[in-house]
Amino acid sequence: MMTDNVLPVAARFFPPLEIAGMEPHGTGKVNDTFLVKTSGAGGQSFILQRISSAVFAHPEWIMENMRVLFDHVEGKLRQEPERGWRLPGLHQTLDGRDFYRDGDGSCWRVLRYIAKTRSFDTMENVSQAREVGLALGRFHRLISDLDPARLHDTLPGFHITPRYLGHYDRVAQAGRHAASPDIVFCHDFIARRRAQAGVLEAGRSAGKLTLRPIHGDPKLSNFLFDEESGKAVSLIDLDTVKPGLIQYDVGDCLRSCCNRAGEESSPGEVFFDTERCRAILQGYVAEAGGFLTSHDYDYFYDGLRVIAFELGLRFFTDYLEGNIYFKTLSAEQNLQRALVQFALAASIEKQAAKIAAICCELNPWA
Ligand code: GN1
Ligand code: MG
Repeated sequence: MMTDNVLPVAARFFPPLEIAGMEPHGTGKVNDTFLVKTSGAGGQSFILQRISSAVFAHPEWIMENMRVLFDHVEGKLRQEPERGWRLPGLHQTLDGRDFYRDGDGSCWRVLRYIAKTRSFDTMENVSQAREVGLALGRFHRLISDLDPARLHDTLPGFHITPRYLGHYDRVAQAGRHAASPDIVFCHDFIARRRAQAGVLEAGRSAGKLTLRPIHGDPKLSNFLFDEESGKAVSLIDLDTVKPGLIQYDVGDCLRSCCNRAGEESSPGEVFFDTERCRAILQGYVAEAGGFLTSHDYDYFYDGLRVIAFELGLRFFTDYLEGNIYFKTLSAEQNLQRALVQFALAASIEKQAAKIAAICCELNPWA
């Protein structure tokens, strides 16, 4: 999307003369994101986003959840100033609303840019891994006493792996694609693992895992690191904060951070790094250990295995459906992304014993 078309939208949030510049921002695969530089009050920068209406049926629910979340953690953060932890606050429209709906019905919002921080698409070292673990643990701790019933389900079915499988089955039956070797490989990979896809949901039905508020998308690029200290000081992208299982979050964070090659690589380069996995889990438990149960630890490995498989399944299904969900730069990109996640799932499975041993080491009840 051209920034020229976005200027009238930005003018709903800032006096037009104060808008000093605007450019596309980040590598998100769902929303459209822009960095807006202003000349007012100290020349602050802001993040302007159009929430994808193809993905989120009720963007206003996202905004209501953000209010509930901010109200819940604000007081707590004031009591922990030494940690320097921040959340991206909302900046309202000139007429005092949390979001603006344009003539097409698209929902736009503005968040405060967290200055002097940076994010990464691939991890640089193991100390960043510990920082990420601490940050996710801190986020979960801050919201662990927030009643999940107060949050809307902004994306029904999100991270319920068996539901993605059901959708895949319907799309695969339509069979629009000729069977290339990569496509055959993906169908086969899914067929061999489908029986294990419901492991977390089964844990929930058995009363071992509890619904809690989760982040929903704690991938590496959503953690902000302080430019000077290198500490992780924020977790952004709060659209999918909703009731869920923390194992999906922990799994998603591990699958994203421990894949040295990153999400946009090739399957041959992919390897799941267990040293980083240990550092992330150590950091996570240091912050979140107070509310974790023994079952929670037992399911960390399954959460990781399932989420890499789930994301591969989502990319592959989107490819088969004609790339309608994730943004792509080429027709084959979602197939390539699926192959990368499946290679990662295979690397995780190969190292199952090692990863399970790390989870066990950390579990005080084991
Ligand atoms: C999507 O839009 P973005 O890049 O923040 C997706 C996540 C995936 C991620 C993979 C709402 O997040 O679930 O893990 O891509 N978000 C949604 O990069 O589907
Ligand atoms: Mg996201």
